[in-house]
Amino acid sequence: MDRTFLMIKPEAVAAGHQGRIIDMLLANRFRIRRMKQFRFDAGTAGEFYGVHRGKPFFEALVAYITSGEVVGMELEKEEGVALLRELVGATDPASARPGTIRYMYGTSLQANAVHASDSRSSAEKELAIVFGRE
Ligand code: FUP
Repeated sequence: MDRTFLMIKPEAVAAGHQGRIIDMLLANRFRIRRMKQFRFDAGTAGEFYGVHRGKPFFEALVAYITSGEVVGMELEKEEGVALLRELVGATDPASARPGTIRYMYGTSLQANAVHASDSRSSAEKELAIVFGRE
């Protein structure tokens, strides 16, 4: 059974898309184990996006993700890491397939509505950053 992490990003929270995104997760039989709304500070955001440190878009990404509240959740499902990435869609909403969360609610490469962990190990790392090491 996979544990994974999904985060609704600031522009999608500000636009009020949380309920529709959560409904898609539940309709696709992801179980929500933990959920919280919070705002990143710059240090924690830099840690969260640590793999992108040094890339040209890193500073803008940290500025964006700290610009408003996000909703983070721990999800559970058999093969959940891969299935969640499919449901989320391509990084750039312009390339995402119809029916995916990013196609429906993303507005740009940066403001692409949600983050989903890309592996079981990054899910564990991201869950620990957001929910604490329990
Ligand atoms: P993903 O795993 O699909 O979230 O995509 P990446 O890990 O490649 O990128 C992380 C985030 O950085 C994306 F959600 C959007 C942002 N990004 C940019 O803003 N510009 C880029 O050129 C690439 C990614």
